[in-house]
Amino acid sequence: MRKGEDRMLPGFRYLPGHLDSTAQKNLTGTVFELLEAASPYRPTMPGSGRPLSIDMSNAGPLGWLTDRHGYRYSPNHPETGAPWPPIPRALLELWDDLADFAAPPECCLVNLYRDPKARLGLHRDSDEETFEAPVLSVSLGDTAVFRVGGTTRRGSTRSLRLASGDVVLLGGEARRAYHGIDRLLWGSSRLIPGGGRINLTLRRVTPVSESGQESQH
Ligand code: MD3
Ligand code: FE
Repeated sequence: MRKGEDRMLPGFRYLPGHLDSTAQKNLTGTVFELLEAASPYRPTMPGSGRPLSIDMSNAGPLGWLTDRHGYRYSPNHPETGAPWPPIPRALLELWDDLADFAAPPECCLVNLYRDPKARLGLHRDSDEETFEAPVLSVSLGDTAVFRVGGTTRRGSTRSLRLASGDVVLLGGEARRAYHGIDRLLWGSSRLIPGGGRINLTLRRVTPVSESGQESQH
């Protein structure tokens, strides 16, 4: 078992340094191109309307949004109304290599940590209509202190550092685990102009209709 994988929920796969520095640079360039087509915006919490401390954008047929009205997936940018740009090829290839799932991801959420104090509270990813596919996460730029627990809010959590080039796969039970970003190690990487961190998550949102991975009953 790799370091960091022991005591994790089944389905948690941590692949430290999966992307080498060339792949990280290329992917960062691709993400900045994507952000030209779908400008990052500052989402707000449902109810309170309080802004998060990270900016977001998306690629793919469906993008994840949060605003005063709640959390949801939408095919369009919340400010411009434009459809999200396609998921970059390099990320689709990564999914093909690692996800062990027959259908492509429908959402690539782009989280931008551009503030030294940016964080993401403990939460579960539960707005999808299906949990059969894993979530695939790629970290770029500054290292983040990531916290992951079990499938209930109570109970123990553990902390893991996600560095640039690290990939995490959350399948099986781990797909429903509580997780969050406690803080950044600001200035730990020089990858991103202006500093900070980018996290990309690839997800399925809808069940696969015809054959594929879906059970047939
Ligand atoms: C564990 N993003 O976008 S990535 C998110 O670094 C999110 O921006 C964090 O949590 C970030 O929802 C963490 C690692 C991750 C992503 C999805 C998960 C861990 C997960 C889903 C289930 C369990
Ligand atoms: Fe999450």
